[in-house]
Parts: sequence; C-alpha cells; structure tokens
Amino acid sequence: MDYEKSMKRCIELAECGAGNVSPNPLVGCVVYDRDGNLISEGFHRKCGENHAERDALLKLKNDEARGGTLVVNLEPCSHYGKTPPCADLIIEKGIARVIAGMEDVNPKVAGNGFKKLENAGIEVVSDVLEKECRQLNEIFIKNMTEHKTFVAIKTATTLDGKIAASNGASKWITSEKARAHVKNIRNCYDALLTSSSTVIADNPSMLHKCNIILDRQLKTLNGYKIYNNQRVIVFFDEALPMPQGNAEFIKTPVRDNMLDLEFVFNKLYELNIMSVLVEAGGHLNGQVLSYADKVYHFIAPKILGDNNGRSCFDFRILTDIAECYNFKIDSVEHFEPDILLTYYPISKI
Ligand code: AOF
Ligand code: ZN
Repeated sequence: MDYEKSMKRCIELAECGAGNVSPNPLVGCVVYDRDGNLISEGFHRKCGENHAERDALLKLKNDEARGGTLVVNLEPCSHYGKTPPCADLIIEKGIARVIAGMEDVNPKVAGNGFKKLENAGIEVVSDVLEKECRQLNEIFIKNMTEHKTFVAIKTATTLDGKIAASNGASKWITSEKARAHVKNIRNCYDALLTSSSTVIADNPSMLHKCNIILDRQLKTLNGYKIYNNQRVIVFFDEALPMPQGNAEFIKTPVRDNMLDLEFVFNKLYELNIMSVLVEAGGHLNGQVLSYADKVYHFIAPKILGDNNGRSCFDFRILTDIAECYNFKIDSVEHFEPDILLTYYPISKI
C-alpha cells in the first residue's frame, strides 16, 4: 500500500472542511480492508460534529474493517471532547494498522491516542508526509502551542512591488483567476482584517463571516459596504466615546499614533478568532509584518514605474540593510498571467 498517496487523499478530504472546523483541526481519513481495498473515506465537516475517523468508520458494516488499515493526517484522539475518543472506535472496529501524518499537538491527546492503539495491539506508523500534514494544520498548531491567533497577510502587487499608483488608484492589479483564488484563501480564515484607509479608498465589500476594521478615529462609520457583512468588529482609540452602530466596537490603546497591534491580536484570540487574513495597504501590512505567520503575495506581470507609487510593505525608513525581514518562499503558483508567492518569516520556521 502506498501510504504517501493515501495521506495525500486524507489531506484532500480534510480540506473539504476548510472554513467550517475552526478551532478544530482539518482532518481526513481513508480506510482499507484486510486485502488493501479502499472501503471508506471521511472527513471532519464542522466543529462539534464527528471526527474524520468516526465519519469514515461509521459508514462501514460491522466487521468490514476488521484486520484493515486506517490512514489519517492527525493522531486519533483519546479523549472525551464534544465526541467520544476515535481511538476507542478504531479498536472496536478491529483495525490492525493505523497510519498517521503527525502526533496531535493538543495536550489532551499528545501521544495518548497512539499509546491507546498500541496497547490494544494495533500497529502504528506516524509522520507520513509530516511536513504537509503540519502545514495543513498550521493554524491549529499555532493556536494549540502558542495560544495565539494565526496572522496572515495577503497582498497583490506589480513586478515593481507596487499596490497602487501615487494617486491611490489600485483597481485590478491582478487577473480574474488570481482574484477568484483569493476567495479560496479567505475561506481558510476566521476573519479578514483591514484598515480604515482601505475602507475609505476602495470601499470593498470583502464578503466574509467576520470582518475586522482598524479605525482609530472612527472615520468609516457611515455608508461603507463592509458594514453589510455578517459580523463586523471595529477597533478604535480608547480615548473616544463608544459609538452607536451596526458593529462590535472595541476600545483599544494607542501607541505612536497607531492602535496597539499586540492588544488587537490578543483580543482576537480571546474572541475565539483563531486566524486572521490581513488585506490592507502598505502601512498596516508593514506594521503587521512582525506578527505575520505567513504571506500570500500575488504578482502581476506589470510595471508601474511610478516614483511615488505605493509599496506593499511601506512603513519605515531604513538605513541598514541588515534590518530587513527574511522569509522562506514556500511555493510559487500560477494564476495566469499572475503568480502567487507564498512565504513564511524565517524566524518562525
Ligand atoms: C477534530 N476533528 O477529525 C479529529 C480531531 O472537542 P472535540 O471532541 O471535537 O475534539 C477536538 C480535538 O480532537 C482536537 O483538538 C484534536 O486534538 C482532536 N482530533 N478533532 O475536530 C477530527 N481527529
Ligand atoms: Zn477523534
């Protein structure tokens, strides 16, 4: 049996839960009978619903899985959470071998699932496609191990790194295909975060289940499309009076004329917002860089050549090149005619 191929299928299945499982992990599972025939597949659809292993195993008749192999991208759980332990069901169904992608980082599980299976005489093989499995659940891993919200930035620039001309005009830098993919990226995040400057300049709708606006001086309260979304959270200067309006308003400390981002991201975690995608201009992007876990950078094959054009990370005057931020490029994808670079800060790898 090709474990890596089966694990890739688990990852594919797991991704079907994107956008619905937070704060839980993305998990997919495939089951083979004792002769190696694929007999079931499953995935975790929604927080609170069946785990992937249970989803796959409950589709089978009594003894179908006996002596078989179960492949899953995360260690099966051993604890009673919203659902009973998957390890118990795996044992009950008579599975002979479990192939997993990674040990669970949830301290309630953390190796206990594997122990439970092994104590029942089940053969366990872990860390198959571990890197891919960890990347699939990068949000869950950060939440569990650091108790912090995962922060990503999405930007789109020309070849010369500009998001707009000096007059602010920025419409349609990237192609239809690239913009369609942005919707998939947004779907992987609990919330989108932007600044009052972007709301005022572009009046974007940024359709999402949760939108966050950093609006220190409460300049966006009237008539902007973003306020029509399901849930809007506005961070503003704590010195101002609490406004009325169709949003949740959060008083925020101000440092150096900027809302305190440390406060903002801590507050998001308190509000159970486990991941946030920042889509803003160069100033906020730049300020967020030191908190960023990941950057999605679309590049269109255009050169603006505008002396005063706005850069995607535009927030400081640098005299020493050694102070640059360093990243590792993870992937380059084509969305004709544009590309998407995905990169991670080196300090966090
Ligand atoms: C999932 N889906 O497919 C697997 C998970 O509160 P509960 O019962 O939903 O348990 C959540 C924990 O279960 C989660 O943090 C992770 O450690 C483990 N495995 N969770 O949501 C799954 N296999
Ligand atoms: Zn489970």
